[in-house]
Amino acid sequence: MAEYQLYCFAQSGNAYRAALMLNLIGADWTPVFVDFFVKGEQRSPEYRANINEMGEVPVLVHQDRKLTQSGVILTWLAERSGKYLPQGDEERLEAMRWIIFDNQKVNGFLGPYRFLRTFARPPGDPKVLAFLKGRIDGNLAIVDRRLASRSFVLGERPTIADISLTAYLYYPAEEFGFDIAAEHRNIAAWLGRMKALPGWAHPYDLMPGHPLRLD
Ligand SMILES: N[C@@H](CCC(=O)N[C@@H](CS)C(=O)NCC(=O)O)C(=O)O
Repeated sequence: MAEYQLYCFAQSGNAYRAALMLNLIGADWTPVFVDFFVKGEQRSPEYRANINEMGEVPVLVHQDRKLTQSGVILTWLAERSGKYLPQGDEERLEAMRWIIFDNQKVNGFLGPYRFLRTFARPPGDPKVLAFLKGRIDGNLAIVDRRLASRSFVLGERPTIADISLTAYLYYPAEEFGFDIAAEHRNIAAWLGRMKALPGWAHPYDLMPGHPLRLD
């Protein structure tokens, strides 16, 4: 059995953060498929009782330990491996600041927007989509500005703050209906730098469930 098991599915950018980190640190890991779309497995009483009371992916299992919330998983893996670890108090707090901003306002809006627009049946209310799109544009612009003067979120070295922020950003533009990289040039260049890291892989190649079958 692999050292780590990751509960995930291919379309989840939240889970991609953890999958990408495991790959980048060269961990021995295996994905455990969660049928989010057809069975809604993450909402079942069994899943909540035995896997994650919050009813979400990702969940990382290591021996007797079970961790949820991608920010917690990234922090723990960075501390354990010594890789992509923010150095010192200032960087540690700065990484946490960006991970929380990302979870709430960058990928935290982008994930539901893509879901409501592309995967939900019926699709989301256009007014809700318009609200989310406005917030997404503003928050991506904040990240783009941050990356105008540095190679990575904290400076010249990639850390878990970068890995967190990549969550949904490599999925195809058709799934969003707009091209994030084309509209945000500094984000595009940074995504290229992240992609060049040894061990990088696309979410659809790292996690099971793509292409999506809804029958
Ligand atoms: N902040 C969480 C977000 C996790 C999350 O929302 N995961 C989604 C899948 S992308 C989920 O499992 N949602 C459960 C549901 O909607 O029932 C993290 O970063 O781990």
